[in-house]
Amino acid sequence: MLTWGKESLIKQWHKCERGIIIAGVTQPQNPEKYCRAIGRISQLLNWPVLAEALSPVRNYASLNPYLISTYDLILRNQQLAEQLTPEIVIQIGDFPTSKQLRSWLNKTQSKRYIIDPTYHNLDPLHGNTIHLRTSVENIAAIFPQIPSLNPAGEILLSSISKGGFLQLWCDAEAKIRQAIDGKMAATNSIIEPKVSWLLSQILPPQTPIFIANSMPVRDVEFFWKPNNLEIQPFFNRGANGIDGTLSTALGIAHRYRSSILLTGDLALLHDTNGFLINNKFVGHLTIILINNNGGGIFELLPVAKFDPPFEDFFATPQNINFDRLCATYAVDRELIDRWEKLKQKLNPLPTSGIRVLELATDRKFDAKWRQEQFLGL
Ligand SMILES: Cc1ncc(C[n+]2csc(CCOP(=O)(O)OP(=O)(O)O)c2C)c(N)n1
Repeated sequence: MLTWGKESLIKQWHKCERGIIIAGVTQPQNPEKYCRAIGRISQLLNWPVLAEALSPVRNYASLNPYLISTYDLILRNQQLAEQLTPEIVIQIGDFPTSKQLRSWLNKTQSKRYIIDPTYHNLDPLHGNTIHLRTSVENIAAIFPQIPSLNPAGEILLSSISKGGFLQLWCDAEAKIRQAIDGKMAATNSIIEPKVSWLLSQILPPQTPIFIANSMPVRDVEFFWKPNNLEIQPFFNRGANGIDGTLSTALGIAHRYRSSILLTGDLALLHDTNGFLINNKFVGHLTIILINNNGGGIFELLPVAKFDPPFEDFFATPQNINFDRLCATYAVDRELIDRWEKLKQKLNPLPTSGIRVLELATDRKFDAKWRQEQFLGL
């Protein structure tokens, strides 16, 4: 039951050209219905949808023509960040991982609405936000009932006004996406960011993927390409722990679909006892292990320049031989040294067993690559 003045609110949104929708972190029961609802609102308002990779929206891209997946990189450009400042923001689900988005939004004076049926506080910025305690599907359903929006009883899509706010967002997205695609496609060496970019294009449809915290979840947010593969992302944001990663992924895959875990080496090592389930496990889990021998995330911090103590106290390399570690648990492990090999191994996926596909990467090189190619825009 909606108790707020929904019609006047929707009219108010409709009158505003400078609005954005943030499709945040969430796992709806019916992803297609959820993405369709967001697509409908976006098209009726002519507002772009900034879609976190931990939202199903990026994996149902055809339902959202104004999808913005590179917002973190776009907003690193000062001039664009100013031009793209919204008057109204609708947030659906938890706020995205992106610190860039968070600090940008914090600086703007935008009016913010959160659409979510729960009583959780989903505003990490603790701003003057109005929480509409209903589902996005409900909101989408009442749009056509607003007479001023829809005199003919149809959903009328107005075209993007040239040079307008929506166009600016869509142009920025197209430009950055093209740059990402070009650079990734031209990179033959094994680098961490390319894993997320490639997975978003090659996984079998509807594959469940558990994305570990640290750089995997960030690379996914930066580089996961919009697709129509209906991939099911799983994650454990909360306090962003790297504990329990393997067990959680095994729990998802057990008696379910052939699944993927994308993880760094420290997160996997934190929970290697999870492998003990091997003889009881039913189903398949492929672990894509990005082995950069330590915490690659810390290479992005200023402290990375100070070694010692950086290596011993921050990066904490463990120098583990994963071939031997996996052999202890009777788990298959294979080194992936070519992108073609990764593609072959992932489609189709096996139907039983646990295996590790290890990509050996260089965290210092990859941090520099991200910074030089994209993050320092
Ligand atoms: C339980 C827990 N312990 C420690 C941390 C702090 N921490 C955050 S990221 C990280 C490094 C993770 O390294 P890895 O899994 O190899 O991923 P990478 O940074 O290389 O992407 C650590 C130790 C945490 N988030 N959770």
